[in-house]
Amino acid sequence: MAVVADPALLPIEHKVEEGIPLSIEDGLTLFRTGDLHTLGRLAREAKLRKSGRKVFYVLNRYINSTNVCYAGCRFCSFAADEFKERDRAIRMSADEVMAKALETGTNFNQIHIVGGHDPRQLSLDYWLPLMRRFKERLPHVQLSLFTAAEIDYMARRHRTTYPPLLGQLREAGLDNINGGGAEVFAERVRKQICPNKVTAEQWLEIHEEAHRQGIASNATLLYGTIETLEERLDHLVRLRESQDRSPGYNAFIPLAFHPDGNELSYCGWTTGLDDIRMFAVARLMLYNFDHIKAYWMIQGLKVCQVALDFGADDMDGTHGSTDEERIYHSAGTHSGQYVDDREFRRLIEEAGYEPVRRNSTYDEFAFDWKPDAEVVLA
Ligand code: V47
Repeated sequence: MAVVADPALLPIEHKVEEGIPLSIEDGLTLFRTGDLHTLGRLAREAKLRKSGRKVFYVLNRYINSTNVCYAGCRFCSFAADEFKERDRAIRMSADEVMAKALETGTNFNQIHIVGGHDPRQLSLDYWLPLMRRFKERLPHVQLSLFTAAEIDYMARRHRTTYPPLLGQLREAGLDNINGGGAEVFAERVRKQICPNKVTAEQWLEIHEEAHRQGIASNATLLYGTIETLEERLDHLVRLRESQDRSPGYNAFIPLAFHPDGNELSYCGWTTGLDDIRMFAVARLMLYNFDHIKAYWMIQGLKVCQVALDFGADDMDGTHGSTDEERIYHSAGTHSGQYVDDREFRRLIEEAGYEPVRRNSTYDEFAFDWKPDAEVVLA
């Protein structure tokens, strides 16, 4: 029988085994326990029930197509004012984005694009034809585009509502909405760190409507700024309720705050222990999410490998370029830009798990899968 050093974890273990949703109180006990080993075991057992020994990765291409943004989020080091920061502002033409996707070759399964609230680029005239071009040239590659914040911005720009906008994006090939823009749902925090963008209610509405239309999505939490543990847990409970109302979230990704070059620098870096606890608590609170992603770009490969024993079952993607990711690189990440899929398999196998190649919606592929010859010749 497993040793449980903290008796407060026993009733929580019982609830987890019975499939009873954990409360915010339970979450606080988990965050505060000194018994890290039991916390890890509970999260690992929950992960094994969800995905067995599988740990996922994706061969993908990551692009930040624009960093022009006027939302003014205080945690952000990525956004640029196109007039005041001409040397930092990046706005790729549709041809440039297409060329970047094509230079990846054909043997990949996802294009992941996030940008800013760019009044020129964030329009249907730009995106619908580009998405159709992606699908024509690379039909096997899933499109994981935008965050709900960008979709809300686009809806306001086009003076439309979410359902018809999402319908147009789905028809043009949108497979998955990225999990960003959620930040922390608590009003107190939003008002202070991101007062000018999508509200918590709108974020949830966009994801729930997307799910109803057959578009999958991810969810995130930005942790390590001014939020309390209760506010982190309130966020997780709201996501859990949203998944019950309108299922379609695949992965939850905890986003550790990066402090370089932004207004919240005084909050500092998260610690390894906080990161590990965050993965485990998320796995245990979000009983109705299939996947918890330890994204190497964010917590770093080493912490992410350890997170596999604390409930995480996904390491995200290869990224496939030398200079593409800018959100975390402008905020001080120590991670590089590219991880070879052999490295994912080595790290996952060393941790005692089975590496599985996936796409955005978690269809599984052999590690040496290749697209049909016609695609290669197209
Ligand atoms: O919403 C910005 C975050 C998000 C910082 O779906 C920061 O698989 C930490 O959408 N420190 C956008 N975080 C990124 C995003 C994403 C990321 C990873 C995986 C997925 C997915 C989607 O980046 C923003 C914000 O929460 N962010 N600046 C910062 N300084």
